[in-house]
Amino acid sequence: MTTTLKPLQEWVDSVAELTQPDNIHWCDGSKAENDRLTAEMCANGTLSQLNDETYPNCYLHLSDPSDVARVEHLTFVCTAAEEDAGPNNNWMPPKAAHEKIDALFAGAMQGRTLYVVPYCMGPIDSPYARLGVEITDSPYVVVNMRLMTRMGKAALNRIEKEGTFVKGLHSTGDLDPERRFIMHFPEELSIKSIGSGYGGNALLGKKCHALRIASYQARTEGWLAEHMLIVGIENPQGETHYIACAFPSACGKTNLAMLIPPETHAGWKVWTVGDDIAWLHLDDDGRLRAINPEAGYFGVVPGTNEKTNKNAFDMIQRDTIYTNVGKTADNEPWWEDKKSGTPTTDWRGQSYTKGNGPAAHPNSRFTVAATNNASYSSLAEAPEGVPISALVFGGRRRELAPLVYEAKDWNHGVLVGAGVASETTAANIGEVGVVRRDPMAMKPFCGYNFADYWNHWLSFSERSDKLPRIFHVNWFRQDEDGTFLWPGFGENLRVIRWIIDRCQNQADARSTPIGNLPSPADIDTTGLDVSAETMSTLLSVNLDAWREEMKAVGEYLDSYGERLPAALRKEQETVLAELQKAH
Ligand code: OXD
Ligand code: MN
Repeated sequence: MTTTLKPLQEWVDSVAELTQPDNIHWCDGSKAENDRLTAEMCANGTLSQLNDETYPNCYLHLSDPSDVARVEHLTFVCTAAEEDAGPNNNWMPPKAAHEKIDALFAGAMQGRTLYVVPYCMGPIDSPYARLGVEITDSPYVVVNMRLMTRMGKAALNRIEKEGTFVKGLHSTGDLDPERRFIMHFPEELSIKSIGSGYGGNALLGKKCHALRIASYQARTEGWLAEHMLIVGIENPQGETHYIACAFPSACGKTNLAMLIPPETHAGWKVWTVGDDIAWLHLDDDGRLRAINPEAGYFGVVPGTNEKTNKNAFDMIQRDTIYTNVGKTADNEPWWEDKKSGTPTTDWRGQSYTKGNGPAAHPNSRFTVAATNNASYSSLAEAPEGVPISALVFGGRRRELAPLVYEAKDWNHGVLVGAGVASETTAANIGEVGVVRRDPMAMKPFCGYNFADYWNHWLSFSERSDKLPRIFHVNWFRQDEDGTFLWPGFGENLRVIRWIIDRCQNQADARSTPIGNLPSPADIDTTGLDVSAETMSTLLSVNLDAWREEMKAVGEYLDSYGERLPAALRKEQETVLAELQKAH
C-alpha cells in the first residue's frame, strides 16, 4: 500500500530521508496486520500475553519507568506569534522548534520500521470527522491507534479524496526525558513528538490532534473541540437526553460515561457516546450536536472494579492492551482496588512487595475498542452526532464548590468553565493533589490563547438561542477528616436527573450569586445513606470563601492581559458584586 496523494507521499519520503528507517510499512488497519505486529511485539518483549482463558486477547505493556504520563512541561504550541499560543501554553517559534526537534529525529528510526498510520477522527462518513496521518516507529502506537481511531484503508481513501490531513510525526527516540518534546504547529496542521511512547504523548490522534490542533481548527471553522465525555441518559419513559461533561484528567470521566444506575433507579439506562473528547457543532436549527472523535478508550485502570464501573471492568476482560499494571501468579492483570486476586509482579516487572509502592502505576491504562462496552450508544456512529441538552463542568475540589449548580445563562456559564480549578492527578508528570486553574478542563489541551478561546465560546450566544444550559458539579467534597461527603459513581445519576429536569423546566432551583442551586429536597436521595445535614453542606454556598474565589478568578483572568474578552471580565465583576451585596 502506498498513496496516490502526492503531498502525502512526498511527506513520507522526506520523513524517511530524515529518520532513516530500515523499512516502511503503510498500515491498512486489518486484523492480519494487527496480529502480525502483536506477535512480533510478544516475541521481542514489548508485549506479553495475559491469561488467555480468563483474559482472552489481552496484552500487557510495561513502559520505561520515566515514561508513564503526559509531560506538560515538554509540550509546546509553536505559533508564529507567541501571543497566539497564550500564557496557557509553552511556546517556541516554529522555525526554532522544527530545527530543535528535527535534529533529534535525524537518524532516529535506524534499525526500525517506519509505520504510516492513516486515521479518521469521528465516524468515517461524518461531515464533522477530521483526518490525520501519524508516522511512527512504534508498533505499540500502531496497535493502540487501531483501537482508538478509525485507522487504515477507509481513512486513507477519505484522505485521498479530501486532500487535507493533520501530519503527525512520532518516534520513541531514546526515551531520554532530556530529549523528549511534544510540539504542535497549529498553523501548519502538524505535530512532532519524540522521546515518549506514552499514550497522550504518542497516540497523536488523541490529545495532540483531537484537542490541541482541533481546538485551533474549530475556532477558525466555528465549532468546539472539548475535553468532554458524551453520555445519553434514558429515563423509564424511554426518552434519552445527552449531556457533555468536562472534567480534568483522571477525575472520573470514563466512570460517568459508563455509569450504572443505582438499584433505586429501575428503568433508567445510560448510553456511552464518548469518554474523553467531544467535537461540538451547531446544526442548521442552532442546536449543539456532539460527536466523539475517538473509537476506543484509553482509561485509567486503578480503582476500576465491579462497584465503581462494572461496564469498564467487564469490557477490559478481553481484547485489551494494559499498560503499566501489575500481574498475579495466574498471569492476570492486577491493579489497586481491583478487589480480587493478589499481585506477584509490579508495573516495573519486579516482584511485588507490600510497602514498595503500588503494583499498578497510578496512571496505568487500558486501551480497548468502544464497541467492547456494554453501554456503547447506538448513536455513537451517527454521522450527525447527538443533540446536547446540557454542558457540565467539574473538578476535583475538597471544599468550596457545591455538589451542583447551574449557570445563569450561556455567558455566565463561560465564566463558570473558565473558573474551573482542580487538584492535579497522576495523568501528568508532576506534583499530585495541588489545586490549579484548569479552565474547561482544557489547560493542558487548548491549542491557542485561552483569551481567544473564551471569546470563541462567548460568540456562540450570538449564533444560537437554542444552546444547552451550563452546569458545574463536584463529586469530591470532603469533610475535615478527609471523608468524601457524596458517594459518587452510580449515585451521580441523582444529580444528573436534576440537571436534565432543569433543562426541561421541570425542577426548582434557588438563585444565588454563583448560580442556581437545588434545595436538598430537589435531589432524590431515596435509599441513600447521606444525611440531610450533609446534603445541605453539599448544596450550600459559603459567601466569604466564594468572594475570595471570585477575586482569585478575576486575578487569573487578568493574567491574560488585553486579549481577555471584556464580556468575561464583566461576568466575573457581576458575580463578585452580588457576593459583596449578599454579605
Ligand atoms: C487522558 C488525559 O489520557 O486526560 O485522557 O490525560
Ligand atoms: Mn483526558
